[in-house]
Amino acid sequence: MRTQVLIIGAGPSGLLLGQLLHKAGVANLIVERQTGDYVLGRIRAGVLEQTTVDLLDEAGVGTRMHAEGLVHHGFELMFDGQRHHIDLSRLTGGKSVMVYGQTEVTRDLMEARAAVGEQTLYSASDVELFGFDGDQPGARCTVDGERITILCDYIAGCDGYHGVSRASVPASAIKTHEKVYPFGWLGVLSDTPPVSHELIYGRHERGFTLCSMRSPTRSRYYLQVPLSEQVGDWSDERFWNELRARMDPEAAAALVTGPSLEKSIAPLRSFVAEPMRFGRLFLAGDAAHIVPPTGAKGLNLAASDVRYLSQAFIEHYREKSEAGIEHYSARCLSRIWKAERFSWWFTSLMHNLPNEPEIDAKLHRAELDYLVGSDAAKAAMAENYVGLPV
Ligand code: RFL
Ligand code: PHB
Repeated sequence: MRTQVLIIGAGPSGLLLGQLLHKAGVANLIVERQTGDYVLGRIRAGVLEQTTVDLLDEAGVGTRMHAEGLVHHGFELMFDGQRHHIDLSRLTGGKSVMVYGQTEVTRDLMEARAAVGEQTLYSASDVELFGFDGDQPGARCTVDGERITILCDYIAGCDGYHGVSRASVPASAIKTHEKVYPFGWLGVLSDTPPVSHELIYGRHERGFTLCSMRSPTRSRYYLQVPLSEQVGDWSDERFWNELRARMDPEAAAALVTGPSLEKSIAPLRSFVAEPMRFGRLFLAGDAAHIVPPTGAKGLNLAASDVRYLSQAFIEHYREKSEAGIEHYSARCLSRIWKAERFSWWFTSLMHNLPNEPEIDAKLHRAELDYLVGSDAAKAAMAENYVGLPV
């Protein structure tokens, strides 16, 4: 088999890249380790920046998002039993974010890909990349028991944190930076109305809380838990009681509970791999970087990588220009490090560390107080939350 751009991974990065390349007439093939249903079963991101919304529109997959997504003009910070409104639109000159689940983005992209007849090889095992340091890159993989070879011009490694692409790069050619946080997020999805019409990020002596949503009838809640916790030890009742205990009295009284549809624990990490290009192999999305989810930046960073990468390939094929390819890594990393900084800052501000010295807790408390009392501080937070320019 032969294609122009071989994409490894059918998560949001790979599917969005495939759709943008298809629109520009660049041939592409996606190879995915899992089945399509498995990919759609992962409950992940919920908040899209305006530039991500714009890119999904450009890819021609925005119709359902605009019909069903919820435009949010602000969110709330909850601490010391009180909630404080962060008016994103007022603080950023009219910007907003879109609450629309990653599962739905992925479904829209999969359906669009099927509709235009572009090929995705699902359940592809033992993917092995070769030749990206020379002129004839490609991959071998096993599909339906048969070992196949795919030749291409370029490989886009969109295969997430645990993928094969980054792992295929010689250790001497890549530098990684990592911080693992000593806590995780226990998430619950439930068919219950959200406790508030806006997202609530809460700091509490029992731990961080996030009240999010997928629709007016479907909620997504998260609790900070120690890394040693097991999902099996969290009955729905225990989850709801703990959530209520971390809320302000008004929210606690308004909380509607119900059976969980999904419950899982995610670890939190900050991670960056540099550079993001190795000859004819390009990393994009979680394959190259991870942010802790507190700022809702992961999927949005994946989308901005894909914006730059699709532009680079399109310039190469249409205009015979290598400029986008040459600058891909530096362009991405400049935006990535700023989002890493914001996500680390917001995570540190809102979570309790085990055995945190009292002075640190007091300093965080003072920072929150300063933040909600200062328009300048709130504007800096809002500017990052809605997304820095691409
Ligand atoms: P993905 O989604 O991990 O997709 C990678 C795909 O590659 C496949 N794969 C392989 N395929 C072939 N061969 C191999 N050897 C392969 N190895 C892996 C995988 O099966 C998979 O299908 O990466 P991608 O596309 O870069 O997308 C990144 C996003 O998924 C991620 O950044 C976000 O989910 C992060 N995130 C959030 N981001 C936001 O922007 N806003 C949020 O509100 C937000 N909330 C979250 C989040 C992530 C979370 N978790 C669980 C990590 C909340 C949570 C709880
Ligand atoms: C989510 O709805 O899953 C979500 C929302 C905001 C975040 C992280 C996750 O910061």
